[in-house]
Amino acid sequence: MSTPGVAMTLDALRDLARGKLRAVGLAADHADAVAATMVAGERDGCASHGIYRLLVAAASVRAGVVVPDAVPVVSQPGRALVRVDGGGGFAQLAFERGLPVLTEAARTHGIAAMALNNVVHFAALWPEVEALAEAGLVALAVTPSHAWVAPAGGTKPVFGTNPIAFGWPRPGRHPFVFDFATSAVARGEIELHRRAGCAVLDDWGYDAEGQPTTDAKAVLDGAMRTFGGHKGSALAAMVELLAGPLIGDLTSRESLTRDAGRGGSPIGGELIIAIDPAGFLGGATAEHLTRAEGIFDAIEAQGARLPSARRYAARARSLADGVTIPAALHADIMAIGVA
Ligand code: NDP
Ligand code: PYC
Repeated sequence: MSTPGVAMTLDALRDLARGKLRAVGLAADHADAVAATMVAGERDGCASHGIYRLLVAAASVRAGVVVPDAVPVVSQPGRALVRVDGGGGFAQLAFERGLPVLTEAARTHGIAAMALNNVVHFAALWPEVEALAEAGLVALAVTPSHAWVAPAGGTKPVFGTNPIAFGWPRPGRHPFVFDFATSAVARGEIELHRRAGCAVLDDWGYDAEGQPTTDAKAVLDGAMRTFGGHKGSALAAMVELLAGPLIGDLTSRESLTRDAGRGGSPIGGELIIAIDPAGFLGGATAEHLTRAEGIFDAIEAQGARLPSARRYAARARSLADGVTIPAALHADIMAIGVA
């Protein structure tokens, strides 16, 4: 017999998330920013980066991996460059503080980049590129994680799960957004399979001996695989370089070393590039954004779906009906901060 879930409004879920984050010691401004991204994930049907992340974030705070009251410091090392030193805190507040400066710089110069440094990252990237695309900008965001993923042709971890997210503004519509790990799936997805006692696909990873396996825990203890073989492997390397050495921050291997067995979320940096279409196009911006719609029409006309279409549909349902949290997850969340 399946256990019923716990139905909640989004407001109640946000209050619960904030309360639990405060209970483990997170400062109020961080708790608000972190709760917002988790509730957005749950609202949009992104289970691996939704409210499940409360367990992950609380574990990072308890393990001392994250600075719970870090104060992000925003600077501009160049006219079109923004840097936010997150002070060892979660990335969400650092992003929130840098967002208006990045947006302004992109509008002024046509293109701008923001480095988040010294942050802890447990989240999806789509809320960030979506926020920029909602402001009319084209956005690209990347971040390394922990070295869990083997390069194509090898079986030992070098890369993180290294997501790439892209946002494109659509006049009068939700932005076009995609956001995916460069591993076959996000590690969070494998963690959810382990929690549910389910097998994973045999091309998601290797066990510690380098053999393909369908055992979720064996993959978590062994090595994950890149998506698309050598192509995902090259993209994962690109993410390491762009959001590691290029911005003076950690690679996924260095992040795992810094974690020192504490089991926290990845530590390091993120690179976000924002482009104002008007920079190249000036008065012709509207005309060319309309031409871009032809690409989306051609995809949907043949029955294929756009990335983000599933999320926006889930969002509409959640805004109307709230969400249902799996009972076991809800119980684990309720235990957070209880002595
Ligand atoms: P998925 O493979 O589930 O989905 C990735 C993207 O592909 C989404 O934009 C999704 O759109 C789209 N998509 C999925 N199926 C289709 C389809 N049939 N047609 C068109 N588009 C489709 O994601 P991953 O498991 O790779 O990653 C999940 C999340 O994990 C990401 O949000 C990522 O940021 C996060 N993550 C974060 C890390 C970090 O270090 N912070 C590390 C790794 C992952 P839709 O959402 O609408 O389904
Ligand atoms: O699911 O791979 C993942 C992940 C890493 C950091 C945040 N999510």
